[in-house]
Amino acid sequence: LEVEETYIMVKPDGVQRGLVGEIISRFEKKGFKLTGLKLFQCPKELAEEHYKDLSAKPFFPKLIDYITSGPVVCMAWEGVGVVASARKLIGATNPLQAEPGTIRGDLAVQTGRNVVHGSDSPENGKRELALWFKEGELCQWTPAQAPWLWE
Ligand code: DAT
Ligand code: MG
Repeated sequence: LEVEETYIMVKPDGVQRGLVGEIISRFEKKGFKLTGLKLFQCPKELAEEHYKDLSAKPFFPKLIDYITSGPVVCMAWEGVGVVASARKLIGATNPLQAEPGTIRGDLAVQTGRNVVHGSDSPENGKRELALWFKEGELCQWTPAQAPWLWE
């Protein structure tokens, strides 16, 4: 397994419901490294580019309205195997099918209000981070807990 980067985003419902701290905490406690963080009002064009693979789906217009309906919290997380691990922490797309213990399994009930996004591959992690963050917005640093996470 290699060091990867993933784009994680608290969607507008997560911000409105006061779940930002809870969601950040899940990744923080797991032991991944936060390398970028901002509250951001997403323009329509960016939402459409982010979800371009879904542009033919019937739910696409509603998805874009939802993602642009209020601020989101954009995050970059780094770690060995972080892409797949973050998807596990997030849980299934439909929160009713997401396992208890996952973010969606614990905190959401509907696909159209599933509180959080996570990149589905290392390639998409890179693609999405380049879309949502500007040069200079990501930080490289060494957590003090590094020797307690990795032997
Ligand atoms: P995920 O967010 O788990 O990666 P996805 O990439 O397939 O899921 O879809 C992106 C988002 O689009 C998803 O979080 C919620 C919405 N969505 C997906 N399938 C949907 C459906 N059948 N009806 C309504 N919204 C849907
Ligand atoms: Mg996806």
